[in-house]
Amino acid sequence: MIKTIPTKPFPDQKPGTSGLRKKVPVFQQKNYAENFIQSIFDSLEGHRGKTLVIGGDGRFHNREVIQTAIKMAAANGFGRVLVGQGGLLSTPAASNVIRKHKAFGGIVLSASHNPGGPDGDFGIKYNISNGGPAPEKITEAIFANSKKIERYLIADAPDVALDRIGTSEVEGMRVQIFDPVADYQALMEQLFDFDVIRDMFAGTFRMRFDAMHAITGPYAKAILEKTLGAAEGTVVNGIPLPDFGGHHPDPNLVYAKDLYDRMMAKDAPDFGAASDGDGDRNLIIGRNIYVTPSDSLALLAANAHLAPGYAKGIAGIARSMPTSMAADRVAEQMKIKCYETPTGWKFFGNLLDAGLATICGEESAGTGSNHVREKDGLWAVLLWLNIVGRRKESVENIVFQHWREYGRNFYTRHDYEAVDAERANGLMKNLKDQLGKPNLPALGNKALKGSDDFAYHDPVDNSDTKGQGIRFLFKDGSRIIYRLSGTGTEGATLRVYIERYEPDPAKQGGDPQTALSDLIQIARNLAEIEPRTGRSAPSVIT
Ligand code: VG1
Ligand code: CO
Repeated sequence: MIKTIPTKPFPDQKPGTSGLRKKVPVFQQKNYAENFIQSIFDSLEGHRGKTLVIGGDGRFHNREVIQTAIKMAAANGFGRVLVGQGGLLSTPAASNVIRKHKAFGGIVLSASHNPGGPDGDFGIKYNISNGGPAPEKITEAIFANSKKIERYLIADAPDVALDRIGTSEVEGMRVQIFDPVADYQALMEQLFDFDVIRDMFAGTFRMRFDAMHAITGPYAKAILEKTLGAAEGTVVNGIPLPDFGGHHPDPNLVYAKDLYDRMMAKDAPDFGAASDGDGDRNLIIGRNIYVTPSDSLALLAANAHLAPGYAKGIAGIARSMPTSMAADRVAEQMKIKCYETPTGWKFFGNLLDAGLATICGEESAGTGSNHVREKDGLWAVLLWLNIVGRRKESVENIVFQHWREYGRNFYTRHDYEAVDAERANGLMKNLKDQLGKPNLPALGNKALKGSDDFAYHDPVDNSDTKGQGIRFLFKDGSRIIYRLSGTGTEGATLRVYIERYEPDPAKQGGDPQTALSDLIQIARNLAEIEPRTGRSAPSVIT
């Protein structure tokens, strides 16, 4: 039986950079998830009888919302749902399943790198038929629906057995529970030279992959250990837990410090990597060297031809605006275009669909390609392994060599988390007031080339997106960028992105915090960070 349940709107269901993210207790409110899911369905046309993919990163509350989504999909006329076994599906794997099985779309339950557990975060996002995050036109329609919703539709049916692979039915809709790893692994085998990587592991090459008790554990174990022959124990924290073992599943130098310390130790493995809550981010650390995500993007683009999937070359590169300009230099040398988009993977979809870009990346540890329409943590790790295996060089050498050839973009991001929202907005407003002014005392003798609030014109669908970050661009190519996070669930998070280009190989060594110290100080003064937020130091530095 299909039930129509009356409901009232919640005012706060505006999707952010990557779907709707809130604290678990917010999602546990009566009708909260139902309202949002119905608002998604109400924004669709032509989905009757079609396939919907459903899966999540396994965090606390995942199974409950999976059941709800299945029953609501049935009530809203979908013909079939594909659900990852146990309700699990990494974000890139979900993207792949949507594409491979020609689904109408997908619902991915994830709050990505945010902490989980009963007091942690939860999230829901909708992906369209190309496998990518819904573009702004759709997220805006979802938000508009959420503000006027009066009812939702749900099948009055028993829960589906999520752990058993097989097919069942809910109100005439087919429910297929499938192995979340198989399709994804098959795709990776097509893209990369598994023999080259296997040979490496058969020799002395050692690796440590920290799955952070999040979704990539089962994927990494199946691919790295079982298929590629990496030693058992290569994958650590490999079992997905609803609270990620109490950790913050964000693969950066703060939350993956254990991995970092091991990679800097005397007996470090050759290669270290980690992924986030939903498996779309990657952290790459070689023995003795942390590879910034921006450098990683540039390096992967420059070396992608060493992997079979990209042997014919790449059509273009795309990076989010705050991501360092290292990739631009690679594109220039390859005589291909480098697109600059707002933050968030949803802006890459059109470029990938149109064949304008092949490899995309963000400074926030996200890299991916046209193989799916999401960033992909394990993909980046496997491409790195493929490159290391072909070049037969250490990660450190590969990075140093890259800097010598292209120059080094010293880069850092300073995050001020959980700042009072009003104060953060005031800070941004004050920065906007500085835009266009040629003489700003806080800049000292740094010559300004220009400043603006980044706006993006999508060359494919001609849509315009404004207000994507305050940029101060200097004559020497340095940049300071400020924006507020669109994924946090507590107050506001101010992100400050700082970059300087260094062409001289003799000056390319050293710690970015030191190399960028002047700019870091300017960035703090210019935005009046301490007086306005009360913070004397960032909460996270990456
Ligand atoms: C952050 C990152 C952004 C990324 C987004 C989703 O957004 O900066 O680059 O695309 O998270 O990543 P924001 O608005 O907080 O800066 V994930 O791994 O949460 O899906
Ligand atoms: Co993520």
